[in-house]
Order: sequence, then structure tokens, then C-alpha cells
Amino acid sequence: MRLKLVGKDAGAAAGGGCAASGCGGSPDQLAHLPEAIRAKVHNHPCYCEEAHHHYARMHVAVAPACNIQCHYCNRKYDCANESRPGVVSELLTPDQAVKKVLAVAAHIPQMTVLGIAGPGDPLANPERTLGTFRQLAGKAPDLKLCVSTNGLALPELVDALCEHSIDHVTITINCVDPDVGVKIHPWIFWQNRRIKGRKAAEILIAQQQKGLEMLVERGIVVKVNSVMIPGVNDQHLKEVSRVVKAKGAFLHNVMPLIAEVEHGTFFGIMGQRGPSHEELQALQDTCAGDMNMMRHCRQCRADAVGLLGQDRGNEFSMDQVEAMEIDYAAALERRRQVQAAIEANRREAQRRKTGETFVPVAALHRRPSDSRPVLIAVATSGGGLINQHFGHAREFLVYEASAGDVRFIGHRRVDRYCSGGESCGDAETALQRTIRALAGCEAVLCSKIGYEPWGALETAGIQPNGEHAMEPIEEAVAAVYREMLDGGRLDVRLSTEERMSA
Ligand code: CLF
Ligand code: SF4
Repeated sequence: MRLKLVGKDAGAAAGGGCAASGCGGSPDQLAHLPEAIRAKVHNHPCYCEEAHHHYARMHVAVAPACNIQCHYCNRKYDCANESRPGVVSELLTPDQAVKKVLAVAAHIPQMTVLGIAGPGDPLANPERTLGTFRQLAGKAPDLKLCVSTNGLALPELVDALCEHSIDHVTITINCVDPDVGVKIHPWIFWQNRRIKGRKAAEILIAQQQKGLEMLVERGIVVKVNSVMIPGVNDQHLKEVSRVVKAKGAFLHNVMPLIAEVEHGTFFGIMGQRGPSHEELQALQDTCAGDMNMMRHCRQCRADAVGLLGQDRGNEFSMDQVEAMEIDYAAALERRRQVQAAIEANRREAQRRKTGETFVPVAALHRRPSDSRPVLIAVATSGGGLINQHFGHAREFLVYEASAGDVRFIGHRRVDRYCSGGESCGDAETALQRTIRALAGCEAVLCSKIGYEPWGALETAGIQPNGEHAMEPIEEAVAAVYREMLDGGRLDVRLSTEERMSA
């Protein structure tokens, strides 16, 4: 989301990123949307960036089969430290899935969305997927139901999705050009036979586009996911964004390719690299001219549970779930109360952002062109606050602050995919890895931090800051930006040496 800073420079906010006309962002950014759409997205942690600080999702892994092959997928691989789409620890039957959902909803009252995202393609397993949704529509009517698909089987199942109260559908669309598609999807299974090559890509693309159009016609909110694969579709994704926006998709989520040789995927084995943080952000910014972009995706496992970025799946194995006594009527009442409190907090935060008391740049007496933007990392465990110890953070959210604007641009995992084997326990310490992950950031905000990381961060040119504990993230980022600006550290009129000594 973007925070519009109040002050004399506010009208000169830097461009790029999510347009003020909406990125599935904060309540004010949703204001232009029809009420029916706002109601669908305002508490969905994927479709509304601001909501992801407050609300959780869960996935149930009921869909083992897939009807296509992607060069970045290998569903056999699982690891406790692994987190990427297609990976699960436990495959569930629909009945087990329903039990698990009721248990999680009772224990995590801010869990608002139940998604089915794999480990294969949910619509290649229609009985299991729709059977799960059917039961849940009756037993947990307060949950939003969400599904993610490669789109091959979508047109034939759109009406069934409508009948099962699914109001959010994600389609993974990596291309709209078969010549690009053939480099990503080597085959599809279509009308009882395997089809390879360009013909396969043509059919897949046609089905995806038809499915998108049919969903939009029926008022279903559609998100498009695309995997950014440098040298394969990175130059092409702007066109994908343009096409899906024109057809009515609500949000575009460009995700980085995850490809490691130990995952056993074609791209991993072939040494295909993923994009850097900078490449990903640049593409997201380029697409943002055409489309509302999602930047807070965590590329969840197909059995993920909890806030995005905080997987609590190990608290809800089927053994644990079977031992739980769930009174869902009582849970419903608690969920209602907790979610009402969250909404009250969100309204208060919104009031503060737009109110007279929050004037982050009013005293700058500078033009935006006098200063440069800066990346600031924050440690948070949710609630939209700076509320996590530096050493406990498994990820940092990264904001770009400028004289007119604070905007969320992404996250950095600090325990990113365990590469296992010989590289486990290598010489690089967790602290060194964290500092490397924070490359490009000039400050990190957290609730507390020890002496050792403090010194190491300073040496690396990243200023640690524990002075904004329990403050709202955007306000704290704006305040730190203002301090840096007032200290002359961001003044483009000074030489580098002068800024360093400021
Ligand atoms: Fe799940 Fe996907 Fe629904 Fe969200 S995830 S099915 S839309 S409830 Fe979200 Fe996870 Fe990213 Fe997906 S962070 S991988 S976008
Ligand atoms: Fe894997 Fe999903 Fe691609 Fe199927 S559609 S091969 S499950 S990434």
C-alpha cells in the first residue's frame, strides 16, 4: 500500500508503484470500488495489502493431481524449511480438510480466507476441491473461499465455482504468447491425451483467457499470478499485465521464480536463475502503469496456515486436529468479536493517517527533488506495527520512503529456502545472511535489537533503530525518513562525502 504523506510536498508525491486509484490496498484506496467488490477484498490478506497485516489465510492440500507441467514445479520435494507453492507435508481428504479448517478458524479468529492451491491444480481435482468447498459453505459460512488454478480446466468449471460461493479465483498466467509459453510449460493433459509443444501452450493460453473473461462476467474477483523468469518471460509480462487488466482482472501478482538444483525442477537443474529484488521491483513498477500490482505475496505452501509470512501449519497436523474439540458456534462469536476489534483498529489507523495530527513532512521546507528516496526495512509480527525483535524476524517488510510518499515494495526473507545438504550449516552466519538479505536498505526498524547485530548492521551501512517500537509501520517509516532528511543524509544537493558526514 501507499501512505500519502500530509504536508506541503504531498501533492508532489513520487510516481510509480500502485496508483492511488487502488492496488487492493488500504481502506481509502478501496474507496473507488463498488461496495460489492470492497466487501470481497477488504479482509482478504492477498487481495488487500493492508489487510495482510491483520488477517490470516489457510490452505488445505486436497488436490494432488495436475493437468499440466511447469518447468518450475516439482511436487515431490518437501522440507520443514521449505516454503513455495506446490509443497505440502500432508495430503488431506475433503473430510479431513473440513475438520482442519474448523479447528484453525476456532484457534485463529483472524483467519478469514480458506484457499485451495494444490499441491497440484485444484481444478484438475474437481470432486475433491468442490467437495471441500461445498461442506465449508454450510459449516463455516463466515469464511471467504478462494481457489488458485493454472486455468486449463477453468472454463468448464466456472459455473460450478459460482454455485459453490467461490468469490476469489487466482489464475497463474505466465504468458499470452505460445512462443513464450512453450519455454515454460512443456506439456498439458487435455481431453484424455498429452499434448506437447506450441500446441499445448496455445490451448493453455486460450483456456486461461476464456476462464478469466467468464469469471469477470460473473462478478468473481480475479487475481492473476505470473512467475517472473529472467530471459524467458520477464520482457513479456508487461504485455500480460496489459491484457489481463483489459479483461477485468483485479490484481496482478508477479512473483520471482524459485529455482534451486536440489528442488529437482527443470529450471533448477538447468541453472535458470530467478530475478533479483531490484529486477522484480522494476518489473512490478513497470507493470503498475497498466495494472494494480500485488507486492506482498509470500509464495505460500499449499498447506500454509496463518498470517502471510508466519506459517503455523505445524500446530495443526491432522493428529493434532483430531484431538481438538471444536465448538464452531462459540468460535463464530469469538471470530466476530476479534474481527470487529481489528476493523475498529484499522479505522482508527486510517483516521490518524488522514487526520490533522499526522504531519510527517509538513516541516521539511524542501522540494521532493532536493532529496532521494530510501529503502527502510521493518520487523513486524502483524497488526501493522513495529513489534518484533530484530533477532526473531524471519522476514522484513521493505518500504520505500520519499518526500511525498511511503510505499510498501516487498519483503525479504532471512531464512530463505534451505538449500539442504552440504550448504546447511555453512560458514555464513544467520546475521551475515540477514545483512545480505537487507542489501539496499539504509535503516531497519524493530522493537529491540542486541549489541552484536547493531554493530554489524552499522558497519554494513544499515542504521538499526528501536525507537519506534509499537508504532504504526508507515508512520514510523515516515518519521525515520524525516530524521534522515533533516540530518542531510538524503540531500541530493550535497556530495556523497558531505552526506556521509551528516
Ligand atoms: Fe491462498 Fe492464493 Fe487465495 Fe491467497 S495465497 S489461494 S489468493 S488465499 Fe496469497 Fe500465498 Fe501469494 Fe497466493 S500470499 S501464494 S497470492
Ligand atoms: Fe506444478 Fe501448479 Fe504448474 Fe501444476 S500448475 S505443474 S502444480 S506449478
